[in-house]
Amino acid sequence: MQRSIYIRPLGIYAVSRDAASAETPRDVWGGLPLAGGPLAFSALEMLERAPGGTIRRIVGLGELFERDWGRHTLAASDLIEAIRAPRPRLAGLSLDRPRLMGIVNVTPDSFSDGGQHEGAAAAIAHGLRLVDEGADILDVGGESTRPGSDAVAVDDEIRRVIPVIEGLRARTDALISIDTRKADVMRRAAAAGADILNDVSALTHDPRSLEVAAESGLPVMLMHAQGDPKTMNDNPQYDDVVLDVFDFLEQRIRACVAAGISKARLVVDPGIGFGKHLVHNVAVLNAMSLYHGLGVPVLLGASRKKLIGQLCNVEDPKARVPGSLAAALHSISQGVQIVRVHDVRETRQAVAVWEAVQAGSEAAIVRPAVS
Ligand code: 9MG
Repeated sequence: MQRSIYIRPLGIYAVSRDAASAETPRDVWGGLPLAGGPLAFSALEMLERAPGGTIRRIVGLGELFERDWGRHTLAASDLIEAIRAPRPRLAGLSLDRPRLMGIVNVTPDSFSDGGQHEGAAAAIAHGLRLVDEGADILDVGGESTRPGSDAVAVDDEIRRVIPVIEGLRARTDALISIDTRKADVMRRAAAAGADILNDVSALTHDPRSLEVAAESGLPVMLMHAQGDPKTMNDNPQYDDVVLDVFDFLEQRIRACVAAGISKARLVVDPGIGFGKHLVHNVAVLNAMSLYHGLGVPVLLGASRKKLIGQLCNVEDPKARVPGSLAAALHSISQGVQIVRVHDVRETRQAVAVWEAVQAGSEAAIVRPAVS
C-alpha cells in the first residue's frame, strides 16, 4: 500500500557536537536532531499525494506537535522518529560527520591500457591515493553503469575486481565497497575482503542477490534506478519523481528486511542519473533531506555526472569538478552522510571548510588537512 504522507526536514542548522549526540530532542533548542548527526531541523514540508498532483505544506515543529493530524498522525510520528534517530555505525564507520566514498573504476576505459595485471596495479595505486586524500570508503567497480553502457559477463567482472580488492585489502584499512549488480561478484568480493555491497539495482537485477547479500552479513547500499543502464535514460516516467524514489527505496528496505538483512545494515541512494532526466535529477537533489524519513543513512553520487554538464554546459566530465563540489556540499548540508566522488582531495577540502563554517570553529575540522 502506498503511504499517505511524506516529510521533508527544513530549516536545517548545525548544532554543537554534544547536542548532536544527545538522545533527547529537548537538547537541540527549537529543533530536532537530524539522524543523530551534526545537524538539526526546525521545520518541515508535509507532502501528500493527491489526484491533481502532490500537495505541499510547510509546517513549523511547534505546529507539528500542537495540531491534530487526523489519519496522518501515526505516519507523521513514525516519519519524525525515523528522521530523528541516530544511525548506527556502517561496517564500523561512524556516520556523525560527512564521509567520502572514492570511486575506483576497473573498466577497460579506466586503468587497463597495459593489460589486466597493469590495470589492477594502477587501480590499487589509485585507490591508495584516494585514501591518502581522505576517502573513508573505496568503491571498486568492474562494470560501467553509465547510461548506454553494455552489461559485462560475470567472469570478466570477477577477473577485473577481485585482484584490486585483494590488493587494497592487503594495503589499507579503509572500507572497501564492491559496486556490482551480480550475486556471484558479491560473494567473491566478500571473500576477498570487501566490507560493503553497493548495488545500483538495489538487489533487483540478480534473482540471487538478496540471498547472497543476506548470507554475506555485509551492509548494503540500495540505489534507485528506473530501467537498465543500456536504456534507462531513453524515456523515464514518474508521477512525482521525489516520492516515487522514496516509495521504491522503502519497498526495497522491506524486501531486504524480509530476506534477513537488518535495517541497521542498509544505506539508501536516490540514484542521480539512473533513469532520470535533468528535471528529475534537480528535483531529487532539491529534496535530499526527505530520504532521511527512510530511517537509514543516505548516500549521494552526483560526481562529474551529466546533469552538471547540462546545467553548466560542460562536455568534459573531468571539467565538472566545481559543479560536483556544489552538489556534494548541498547534500551534506541536507544531512546526507556519504558522498560518492571521483575528486576526493577537492571534496575533502570543501567539506573541511563547510564543517568549520557550520560550527563557527576551526576545531570542527576533524581530519588533518591534505595538500
Ligand atoms: C556505481 N555507481 C555509479 N553511480 C552511483 C551512484 O550515484 N550511487 C551509487 N551507490 N553507486 C553508483
